[in-house]
Amino acid sequence: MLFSQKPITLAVSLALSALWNNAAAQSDAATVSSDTPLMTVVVVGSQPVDVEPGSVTLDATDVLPLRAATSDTATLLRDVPGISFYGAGGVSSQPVMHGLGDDRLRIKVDGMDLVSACANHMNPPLSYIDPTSVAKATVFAGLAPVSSGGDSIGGTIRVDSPEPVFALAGQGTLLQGEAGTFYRSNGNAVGANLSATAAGENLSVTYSGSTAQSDNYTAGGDFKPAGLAFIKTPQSLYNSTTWLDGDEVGSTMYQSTNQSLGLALRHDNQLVDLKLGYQHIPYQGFPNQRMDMTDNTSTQVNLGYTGRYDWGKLEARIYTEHTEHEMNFLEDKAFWYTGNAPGMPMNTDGKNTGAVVKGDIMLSARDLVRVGGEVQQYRLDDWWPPSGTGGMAPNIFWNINDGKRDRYAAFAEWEAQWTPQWLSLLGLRYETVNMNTGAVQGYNTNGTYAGDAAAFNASDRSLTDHNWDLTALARYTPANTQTIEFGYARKTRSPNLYERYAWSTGGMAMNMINLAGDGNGYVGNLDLKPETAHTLSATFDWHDAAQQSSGLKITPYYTYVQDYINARRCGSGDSAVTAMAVCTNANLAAVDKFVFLKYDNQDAQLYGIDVSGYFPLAQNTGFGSFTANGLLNYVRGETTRGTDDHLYNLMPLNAKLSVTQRLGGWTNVAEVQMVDAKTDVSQIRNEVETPGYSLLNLRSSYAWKTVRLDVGIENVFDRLYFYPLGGAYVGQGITMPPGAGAGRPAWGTAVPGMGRSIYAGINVQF
Ligand SMILES: [Cu+2]
Repeated sequence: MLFSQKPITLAVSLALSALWNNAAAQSDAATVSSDTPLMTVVVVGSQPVDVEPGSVTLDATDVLPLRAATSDTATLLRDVPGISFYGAGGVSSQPVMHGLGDDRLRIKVDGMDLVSACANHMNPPLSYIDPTSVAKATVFAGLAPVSSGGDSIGGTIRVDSPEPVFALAGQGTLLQGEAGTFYRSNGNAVGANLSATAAGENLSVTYSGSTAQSDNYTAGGDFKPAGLAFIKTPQSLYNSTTWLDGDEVGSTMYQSTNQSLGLALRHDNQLVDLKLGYQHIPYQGFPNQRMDMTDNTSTQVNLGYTGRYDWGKLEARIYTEHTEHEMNFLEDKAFWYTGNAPGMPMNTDGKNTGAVVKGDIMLSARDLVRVGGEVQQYRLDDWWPPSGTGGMAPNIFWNINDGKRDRYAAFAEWEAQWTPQWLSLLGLRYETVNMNTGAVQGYNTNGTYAGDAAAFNASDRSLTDHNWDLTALARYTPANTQTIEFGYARKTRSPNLYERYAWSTGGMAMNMINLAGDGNGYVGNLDLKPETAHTLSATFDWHDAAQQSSGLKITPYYTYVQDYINARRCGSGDSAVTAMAVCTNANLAAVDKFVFLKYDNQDAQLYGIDVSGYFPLAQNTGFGSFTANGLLNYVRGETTRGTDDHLYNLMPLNAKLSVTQRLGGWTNVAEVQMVDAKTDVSQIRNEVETPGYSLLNLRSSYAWKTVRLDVGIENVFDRLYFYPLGGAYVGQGITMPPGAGAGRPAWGTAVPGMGRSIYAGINVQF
């Protein structure tokens, strides 16, 4: 059977995850001996085609080799076709799928719909889980089934930590764990992780902890003059004391700690799991934001239930997450401002509580129905305490006061295996989004603050959206060497709290609202409508019958987005007063400058193609087996109906070619990454172009029975290049506007990529 009617099982499992799962009756996996050496790929259950429609799954095999190479969880998805990344802090980059990223993707971490609680989206969902805790990632591109999540238009990414393990009958208490550490030369990054499990047949307790830290990284060459991070004139007293070399990328340091305690209880076919999580990021620099993260604390309580019945499977989850986030300036950015204002504290408090119930009902051998509901209540306060005695005093600036964004959703989905060749999936989802926010105020009543606040406070801010999603797809398998999956999806996303409710047209306040990393300033728009995407996509997949040695996959796609939430320049009509306003005619016309924008609905279209493949070059030679891998991504996007601009942050044409050698316990990879110049840029945002580049990366791993070693060199030739989606470099200097001149970041520099980095990591199981 080409698609199992059984609830989802892991199709391919590394021995490590087999260890985690070895006694888990929750999995339909065949029992795998716990002394299977690391790196052995064990195929269990059905064929590898037994994956959820429209999805790509990464398991421990894919993720383990990257643990030593990155502390940035999103980048674990680097080899998934169609994915690229928005650059941000060292542990906070964001995946983009087919040109749609950030809140346009539904990202579930251990089943929780996490929300970035920050006006710069410094804490996006995947920053809440460390790469060493990731056991599995499932990526649904544009044709995501409605059961995979709502309030998103670009697809769904599910990232999960290991499933609980239990002792086998008669085995007594199971004690196991793993520990690892890594070092990366560029930035002197170090980290460690530890996890330990004690389990009986019905009760399992797991602790995991990890930590990672890094100094600023260096680029492959000078991209600015060496010198003090900034010089303040005339207040030379407040000059920087930090020296940055010409190749040092300011504000890229970070430190992060994640801990969790998991408890799981099982009885027959019922499983209850409780996870308590705690994350602390004491500092994380942002080279493409005017602020840095100076503290981020997250606490999570996540309680889940899975029950298997004769009729199918019932899953339920309730979670609550609390983020306390603080921004200010780290040492590469000026701290003291006019009036001796000591920095600019900005605080955010986000409370996110959700519940999900989902039933997979097997109506017949042919028909599987998934029905469910989701509730999410999100509360956000975003306030900026006064600083000094000048423009940032004497009151608290309330950016979002008692913001509320609640979602209520219900869905039904029908999956049918008509014949061994034909599978269909049809789903409908309805979602209500209720948003509101309280009254606001500026630091004082100067400039635009009083007028903007009064207008905002007098407005009707209680907004309700009724969103309908639909996914219809079919999978045709004419032979065991070919699959074609195609379909249509309609997906809707409501604006986030910042897009609707950021209210101040003051230049400094606007520059603090930036979800894009482009150095510009933004103001919200109470008239924003939800954006609705219509996607047509097909995936053609050719492979050998066992899906082991060779395959080629091609995915063309087209998306039309009605009311795409974009931005337009703000002009004099957008500000309550004109004195000191930055929304001016000059702003409307500005080129080669940072500008001020207002969120706005426009229609847009995106289209492109992903190509990926692998084939054997040589098998079982004296030097082992050699496999070639290739990946090519192409995406274009523009606004339509008269605005005619390129969409912001679209990855230029890019490809990756690699050769993998396997010999005994060794796996060696040589990879060339090629990226075209980014010249199709968003004019409305004065997006900075980036040149094309190619990089060579080398990776090796050796696996013993319980020990695994990873070493590698990234950017072997130490090339200087710029991240096409890394945004504008504002990583040093007097980053808080207004004004231009000495010490302030100049428009026109993109954030450079990392120069050569040599890394090594070791992981031990016990
Ligand atoms: Cu922030």
